Amino acid sequence: MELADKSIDPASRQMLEKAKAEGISTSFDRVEAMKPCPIGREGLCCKHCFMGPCRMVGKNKEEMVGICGATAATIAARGVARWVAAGSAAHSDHGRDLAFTLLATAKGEAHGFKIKDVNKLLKVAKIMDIAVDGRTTEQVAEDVANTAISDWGRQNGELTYIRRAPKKRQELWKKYGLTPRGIDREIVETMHRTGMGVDQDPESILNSALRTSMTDGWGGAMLATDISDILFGTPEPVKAKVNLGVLKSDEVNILVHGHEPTLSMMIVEASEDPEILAYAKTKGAKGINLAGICCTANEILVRQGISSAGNFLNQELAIISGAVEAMIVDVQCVMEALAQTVSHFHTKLITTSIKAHIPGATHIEFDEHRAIDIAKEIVKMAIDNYPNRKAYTIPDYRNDVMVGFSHEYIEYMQGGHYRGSFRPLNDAIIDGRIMGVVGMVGCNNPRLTQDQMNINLVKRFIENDILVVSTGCAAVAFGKRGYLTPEMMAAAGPGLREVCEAIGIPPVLHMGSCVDNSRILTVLSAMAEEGGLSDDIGGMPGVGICAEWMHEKALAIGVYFAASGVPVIFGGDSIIGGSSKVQKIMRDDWFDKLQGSLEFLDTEDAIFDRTVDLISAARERLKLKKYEKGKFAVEKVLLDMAARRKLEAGQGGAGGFMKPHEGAGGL
Ligand code: NFS
Ligand code: SF4
Repeated sequence: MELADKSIDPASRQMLEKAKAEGISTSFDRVEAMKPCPIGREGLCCKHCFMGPCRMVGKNKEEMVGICGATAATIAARGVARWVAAGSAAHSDHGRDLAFTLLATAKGEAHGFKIKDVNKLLKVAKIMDIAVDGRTTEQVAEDVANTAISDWGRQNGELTYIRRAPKKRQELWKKYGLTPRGIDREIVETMHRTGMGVDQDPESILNSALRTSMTDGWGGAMLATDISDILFGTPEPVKAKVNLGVLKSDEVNILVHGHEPTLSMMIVEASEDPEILAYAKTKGAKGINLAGICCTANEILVRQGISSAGNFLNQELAIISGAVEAMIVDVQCVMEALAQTVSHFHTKLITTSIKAHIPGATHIEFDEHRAIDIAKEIVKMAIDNYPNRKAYTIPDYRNDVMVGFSHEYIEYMQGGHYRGSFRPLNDAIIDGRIMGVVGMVGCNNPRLTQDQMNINLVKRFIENDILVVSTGCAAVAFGKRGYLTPEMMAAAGPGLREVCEAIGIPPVLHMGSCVDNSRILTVLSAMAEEGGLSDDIGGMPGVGICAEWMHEKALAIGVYFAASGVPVIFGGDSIIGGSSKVQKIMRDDWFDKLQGSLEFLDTEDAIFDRTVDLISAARERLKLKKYEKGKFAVEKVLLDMAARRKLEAGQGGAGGFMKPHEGAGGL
């Protein structure tokens, strides 16, 4: 494979050349050597019992059955359901740990943690029906934590946050038996159902996948988002930089990689400690430079404006720069290969989760009760390693970004403290200024050219007045190419540009990590409540896209969006390509009953065309005027940039965008 086919990111290409010259293997090389099994790749291999593995191959593969008689459709459906269970488990277990951290914080047992966003705590308490009057913050926080924790073990009833969905959606879930009970219960049940000799009806198996996926989106992930906001602050727009060029030549470079914000937030704090900074100077470093990879990066990027060194496929490449003193990892998306990569350099790989060990790494276990002390110990270890740095190359590529568009901020930016609402967004869609909204999420996958599909698609979407909201590694890809700056509004279609100009936002909104996809559900629910479009998430002119995915978590996300009423498109080969029946259920039957669906399309053109078709059909069903580029009613004049600046100058805010605490501005 040519270098150009491996990545469109010049920083990645430079590091791949360095790796090649130095004989260091990366996932970009290994993917060429590892031919995927064509049977498994299309969902037709079953190894759920030891009579098999059974593989459906040849011309009549769809009519074949396994030794137990399982049909190709049953096998493909079981595969999907198990991936969804595993993906939901990952996000939900992440949420569970945060709930226990909140509990320890409320009880004063988590040294270094505090409740940073009391407003968010009160908001969550209200949703959970927890009394707040006359009670201390800690008492309320303890109840919020315990209510959250009870969602994992609940045996009957429904998840607490189901009540946040539009009423119509809740009724639909009830009608089809899709309302999730407890998080653990649904995941366990899907594992049971999909074992040898249990559920043998593809439709029923896939219903279980739908129900289980919601323990992620409306369960563990949504709780993870809320509790992270309570503990570390709700994101609001902040400027930062993205890509490998954020590494610094004269400072101790520490990378945090993985997913949980708990330790990384403490590392942010430890690295700013004057004593620790002074210690770094004794080792000849000018300072401590913290940056992130993957979703840990997103967590501290959207809250603290800490730079991101890149997305999933940048993890090995960052180390190959030779300029990283320590990479600190916790859970998920951490390549085992890192232990091999660091062996070529002075970099220390430090594992921190009780759940994730890598042979060859140094293990320093995180314990929320002593979090800040552990964080300081780790930062010191990195500092001690600074004098060991040898030859290094830092790619000179870094881009400005404006990130941190929480649903709270999106509401606020449309009217300020007193008039915050989703009216302007809904109106812009109704008027045809904005054709629709697309959520672009998900990973990198070395089987596809890094960032290419995401970048090509986002370019076309914004040109055609489609507002893009984004999370995860896709969002970082957009950051690397400048799509997360307000200046990029110049590349947007005339309607979207007008909306971006009026508010001073980029045409692509970075909403956070992958668990923060739950924020998109909240935005969609608010849009439904606002009125004028659909009164449900289903039927909205919106599409979810996961173009370069690789993780089973991505699949869980795709399925919960489908369950919530959003048509979803995944890029690359279809994981159910071997069963036309399962494809039909997930694409057509799900759409008929839920107005949400999941399908796989392998080219950029196919994804783009299908997205526009889905949005146009939704607009038509809502009886909205047909979208025509540049043709919308002009009588409703939004503020232009000049008027906006004047307003901001009058308020004393000079940041180019408002913060909720900077007085009551608004459109
Ligand atoms: Ni999401 Fe975030 Fe990235 Fe994919 Fe991995 S980091 S949780 S799974 S690779 S987007
Ligand atoms: Fe084969 Fe059935 Fe066993 Fe799967 S469960 S491996 S199809 S015998």
